[in-house]
Amino acid sequence: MQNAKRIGKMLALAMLPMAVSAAWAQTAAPEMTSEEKAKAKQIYFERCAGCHGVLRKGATGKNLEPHWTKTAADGTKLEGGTLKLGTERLEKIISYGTEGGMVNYDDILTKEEINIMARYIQQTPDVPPEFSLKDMKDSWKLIVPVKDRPKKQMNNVNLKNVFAITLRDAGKLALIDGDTHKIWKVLDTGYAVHISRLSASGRYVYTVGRDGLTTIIDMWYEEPKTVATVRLGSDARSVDTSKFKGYEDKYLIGGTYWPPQYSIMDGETLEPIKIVSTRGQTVDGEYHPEPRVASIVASMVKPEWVVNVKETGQIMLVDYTDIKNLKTTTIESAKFLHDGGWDMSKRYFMVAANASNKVAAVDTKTGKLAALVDTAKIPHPGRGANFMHPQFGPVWTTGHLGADVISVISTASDNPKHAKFKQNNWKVVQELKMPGAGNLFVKTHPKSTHLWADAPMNPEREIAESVYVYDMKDLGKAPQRLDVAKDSGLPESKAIRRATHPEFNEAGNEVWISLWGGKTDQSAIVIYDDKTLKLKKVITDPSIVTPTGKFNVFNTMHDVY
Ligand code: DHE
Repeated sequence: MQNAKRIGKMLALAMLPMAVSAAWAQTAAPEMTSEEKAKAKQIYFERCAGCHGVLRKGATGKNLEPHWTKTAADGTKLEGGTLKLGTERLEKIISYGTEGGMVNYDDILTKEEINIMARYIQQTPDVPPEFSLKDMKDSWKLIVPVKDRPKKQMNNVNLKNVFAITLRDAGKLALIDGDTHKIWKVLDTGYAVHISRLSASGRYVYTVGRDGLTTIIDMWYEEPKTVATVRLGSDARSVDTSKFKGYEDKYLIGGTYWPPQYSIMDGETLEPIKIVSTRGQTVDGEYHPEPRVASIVASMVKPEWVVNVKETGQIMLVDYTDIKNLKTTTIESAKFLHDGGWDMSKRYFMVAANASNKVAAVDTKTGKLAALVDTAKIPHPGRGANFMHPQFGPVWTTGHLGADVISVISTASDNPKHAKFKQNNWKVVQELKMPGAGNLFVKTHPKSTHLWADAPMNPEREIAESVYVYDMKDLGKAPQRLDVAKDSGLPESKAIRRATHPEFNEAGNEVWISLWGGKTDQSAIVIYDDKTLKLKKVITDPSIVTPTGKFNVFNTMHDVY
């Protein structure tokens, strides 16, 4: 009898998803005009696809396929009793965000746009076209062949202290002279450049836009100039050169979200050479049609790139010594891989598996996973920050989008002097308290005694517009809050101006913060003296539109953070 009851219950549970799916399948998605669909498609690409995926299968953000988003005709509840979403509920979520980390869009999108988006995500997702090597070759523009470029530096700028700054919504990149604090040049790039990386020579800046447009900018001209462009696909985030001795800048690799693949190009001309798909099995043994390429870095210990595949949780070490007969080592870690940086020794790459609340440490010398470190909710390191902890020796730190702490992780070292710290390696040895969740980036510098952290995704204005500075000599002390919006001297604005992405100058005595306002607000770069924590300079100009990531040439070339 007991058994019969149990089997009955199991059958009822097994039947439930069928009943649910039958009900949602019968329900038509809300109607949309073709203009509304086109608008929603663009907004989805610009604002939503990064977290929820092009196919809406979910990653950092929730699954947004119609079986979740559409209201069932009969009001059926999903497993667990949650009501299906439907337009009204979706409008609320989009407007005000969720405790799960979804930000509010009521100050970014209009009411009408929010309504369009709520209806759009109840439609069956469109599958964008693939992008082949031929498509890539057709998109390639060699603006200046290598032989026609300058033979020596034609300007007097200290290139090592130039900052490449993303002007997100303007689809531009600002190059600012770090010595004089003057805007040197603003160049057109792809839409919302995600990162800039430097050539091993320090001469070229590579950028990759969200729209997949990759550019190579030559800083040896009197004024920086784009010398080649190529499209990697329709949605991209990462790029890096080959940096191992003998291969410096020979190749460039770019990773795409759509199609899910990585591309290898010539490092000086961007001529496309090869595309490799990342579709395949997740670490849980399921096939995934959209395993997007998240962070990519070039190893210094081997002629390899570390390619982190988000949805599968697989880390690929791609050996570039023979592109025709490409060898890759695939390392299982955890989902969903996102951003990361090197440890102090530059042997271990630390990458956030943000949905698993873990950081994976990859040993690039042995080609194996060194550890999966449990952390607080949704680690988001940027590249993280390395320093010598007074008690625990070499550590690497990450902030969290979903928790109000910074995790300090002990990292392994070959230095015999650090043997005493070994027992704590790959453990969180300390959590530094933040005033709230919503951190994106942490940063320090070998010459600094400060650890800087932002919190741009915190819903409280006071927190999102500030940065927090810890004294690394006394980490038990609360951090000092610097009100970046106030210090900028700009008039108050309706929308929150998020203070984000601390970046040091080459000397390690200044910290640059982006004050990221709305597209029509005046934004600024606010510079602090790292020793005194006093305001040093505000760079503001009509061309400084939505500044976000900043990459100091020297620190990016040498992975100083
Ligand atoms: Fe980023 C790094 C993806 C939203 C600013 N971001 C990265 C990397 C990835 C990534 C994969 C690592 C690249 C590498 O090292 O090769 N980012 C994503 C997303 O998928 C997400 C969540 C949503 C999206 O649609 O893109 C996202 N990122 C943002 C932003 O909204 C930020 C704050 C502002 C902006 O410019 O878009 C932003 N991401 C950055 C920055 C870095 C970055 C500044 C580089 C950090 C560093 O110091 O290296």
